[in-house]
Amino acid sequence: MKKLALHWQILLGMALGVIFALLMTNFTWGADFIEDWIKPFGTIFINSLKLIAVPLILASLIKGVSDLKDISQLSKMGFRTIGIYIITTIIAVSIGLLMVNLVKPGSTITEETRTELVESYGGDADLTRQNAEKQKEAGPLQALVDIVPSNIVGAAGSNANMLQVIFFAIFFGIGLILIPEKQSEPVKKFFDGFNEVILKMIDIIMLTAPFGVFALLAALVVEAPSADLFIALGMYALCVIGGLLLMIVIYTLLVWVFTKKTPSFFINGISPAQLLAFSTSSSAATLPVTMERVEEHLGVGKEVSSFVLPIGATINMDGTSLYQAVAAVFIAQAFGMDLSFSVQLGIIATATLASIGSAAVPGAGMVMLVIVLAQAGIPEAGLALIFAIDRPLDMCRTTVNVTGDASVSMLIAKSVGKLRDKPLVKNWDDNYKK
Ligand code: DAS
Repeated sequence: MKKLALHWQILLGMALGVIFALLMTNFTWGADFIEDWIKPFGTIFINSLKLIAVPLILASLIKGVSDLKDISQLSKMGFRTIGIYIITTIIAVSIGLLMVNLVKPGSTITEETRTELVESYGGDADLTRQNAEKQKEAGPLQALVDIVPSNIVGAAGSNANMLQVIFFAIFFGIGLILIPEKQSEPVKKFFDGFNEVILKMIDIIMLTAPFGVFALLAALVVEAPSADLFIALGMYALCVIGGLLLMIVIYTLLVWVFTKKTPSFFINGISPAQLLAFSTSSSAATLPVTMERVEEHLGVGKEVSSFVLPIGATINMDGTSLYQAVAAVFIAQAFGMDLSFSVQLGIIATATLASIGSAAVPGAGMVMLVIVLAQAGIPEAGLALIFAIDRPLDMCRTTVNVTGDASVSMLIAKSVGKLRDKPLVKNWDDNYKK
């Protein structure tokens, strides 16, 4: 049988996980069997994603920064591109925080389900609350102080200081740009290779995803039969998707206002790339189609698209950062933590930085979520809670990531006078030609 595309494999894994668990609950020993013999594979899958977080950040960020050739290349287009990318990401994270604080999807979980969740994932409910109290006592600039590591090995070792790894990676990349080309060449080559290896490791981890999801979903169904959890997960998913749809509207309006291209022109021009992003859950895999659509159907000059889109696929993941903000606060709510304003500000910084460092491959958003949770003192055990429905959300957020890159490339092209009035290829929308 033709190999099923990865996301269909995962959706199948999810469905089989639920069916298997529901069947097993008919036997008295069913729940214990899943607990002892199935759930560990879900934990292994989540741990393998957490394992890859630090090397992934080091590899993709050092490569991304050092690819900028030299500091002067951060030219008008470069600063403008990165500047707009960061602004749209901050807007996305803020929308995510707004939605999750208004809807409060995690608060519908009852106290006993909460305690059960923490204990069943090996967490300690009281410790989680103490952790949250500690966060509250910290000073206003603690989040900033925590970014600079006192030693990189310790920071890299513990998930708790991921921002320090990101700080080190960007710092290292800048150092790499500043040394003479002759000396930096071999180092850049090493990190290019290192980056490829890490991406291959993610591919391998994602091959086990259907089994990991099967185990996680089976465990989820058996461990938390409470309806309140499923309602909470449903509201969480609606929060994410609502925020993502709002981002699509914002991009379309930005293009309309600043480039005078109509929403129907923009959406029809970019929709094939959006569909590919939805089905592959990978911005990197979609990049060639995004470039073709932006150049030939949306009128962006090649000198702009070939610079703005590859950078966008690497560092601009607005959908991912919105999802991370919602997921982090949802998990905190599910574990009974109410995050202080300064911790939520920290989430804006972490999710923005983390989405810059995440690779454009399926599941990268989940890997980066570890950073956001660790930095905000939110129990990572919550990952297993939301991973089961992560795949459909990954498809949606990748679609937004690609749409964001395309819209920014049109804004940049317009600002440097490289946006054609007529697309190269006859657009399907005949009225446009008039
Ligand atoms: N799938 C990632 C991408 O390719 C996004 C994510 O995992 O959040 O953009």
